Amino acid sequence: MYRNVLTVLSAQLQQHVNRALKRFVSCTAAQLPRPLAPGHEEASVVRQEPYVEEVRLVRIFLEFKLYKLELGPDTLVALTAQEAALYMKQLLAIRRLEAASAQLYKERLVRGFCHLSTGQEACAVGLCSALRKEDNLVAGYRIHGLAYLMGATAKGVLSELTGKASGCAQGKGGSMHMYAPNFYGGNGIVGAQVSLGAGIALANKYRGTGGVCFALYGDGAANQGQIFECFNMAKLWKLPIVFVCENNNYGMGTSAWRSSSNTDYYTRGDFLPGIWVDGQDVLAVRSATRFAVQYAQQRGPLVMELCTYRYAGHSMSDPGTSYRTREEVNQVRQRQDPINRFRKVCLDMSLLTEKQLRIIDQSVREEMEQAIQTARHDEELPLSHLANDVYSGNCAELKLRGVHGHNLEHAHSKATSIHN
Ligand SMILES: Cc1ncc(C[n+]2csc(CCOP(=O)(O)OP(=O)(O)O)c2C)c(N)n1
Ligand SMILES: [Mg+2]
Repeated sequence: MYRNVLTVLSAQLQQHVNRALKRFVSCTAAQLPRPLAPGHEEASVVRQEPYVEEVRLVRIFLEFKLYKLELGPDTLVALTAQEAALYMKQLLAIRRLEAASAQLYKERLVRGFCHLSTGQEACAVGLCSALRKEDNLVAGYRIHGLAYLMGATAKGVLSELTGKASGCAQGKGGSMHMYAPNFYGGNGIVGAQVSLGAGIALANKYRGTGGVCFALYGDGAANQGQIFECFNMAKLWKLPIVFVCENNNYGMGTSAWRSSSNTDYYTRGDFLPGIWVDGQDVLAVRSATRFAVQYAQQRGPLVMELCTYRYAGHSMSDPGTSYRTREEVNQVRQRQDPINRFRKVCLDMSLLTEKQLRIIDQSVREEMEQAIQTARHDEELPLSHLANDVYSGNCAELKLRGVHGHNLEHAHSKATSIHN
């Protein structure tokens, strides 16, 4: 199936670029649909180089596919130079963050699991760029980039991997258990995070926050029973939730078409409406997410499939070549790489110059280099802090339960690490 997608994508890419260039339009800032997400207000890295002031309208290259929906997301979207610089920085940061994670793992400084999202960067950036401050996110185990976008720093992510005190969970969580404001972390049990997401959406509704919860899962998780239970309850209770299937075409050691009877994951909600999105296109993901926020808030649950690809194996012990060919991976890298595609849009639309792109890249390199040094050399949390922070808030009970042979009280470490 992916091969079909690949053929369609590459055949249409050139046409799209030509079409986009013809449609190259300038408009005023007033036409911008919304401000940038909190914390993402500016990409200071390119301030040395003034931006062009106009806003460009960009046509989404691959059409959205709709299921039980009459209207879908916008296919003509506005993009400013500031946004372009920010997304470029974020895409590159995730790519380099994952390269650094792999490097630290090879040096045996990362113990336990490590799942890289290289190739899937546009999903994370497009999604997080459209979240509002009241929205939340919960995901599976491939979360380094998501944690970074939701507020953890590169240092916080890499130090978490190496188990250091400056990690975003003080080194106690590791690759799958990173958290940030409104980010409820990862989960090692495939599909389990979807149930948590339904609970978060229920809390949003109960408290009247107006927030929408995005619950991410993979194609390999999509047949898990509890996901269908959540679809059902979410529909009955009209929960503000978006079920996001990140379909990277492979699970653990097998392909989507070998493990799923129906690989159109956006239709798998049966009674829930769905949207298929080109997950290699950051602007398509942003547009679909904006639509989904509005839809879920007003009308309830929705399924969103992001069609993407991961370059690395499932985890560090999987070379990723026993269930697909190297040629296939290389082809996607060459033709569908999300960073190259967005870079081309920025250049073709004259939103960023080559020089600005180089400055962004350099600043990301420096940010990662510093983070790598901290992750290598920082201290581990002292043993006395190991049992701290079992609950984030006050706990009605004084003592920790289930710690046999120890008499431990609930205690908090100084809460410094989340923004590390
Ligand atoms: C309930 C459960 N069953 C099996 C596993 C083992 N397992 C780990 S990852 C995985 C495949 C997940 O594939 P997918 O959801 O597509 O995510 P991807 O690795 O592609 O990001 C499986 C079966 C698990 N972690 N939890
Ligand atoms: Mg998968």
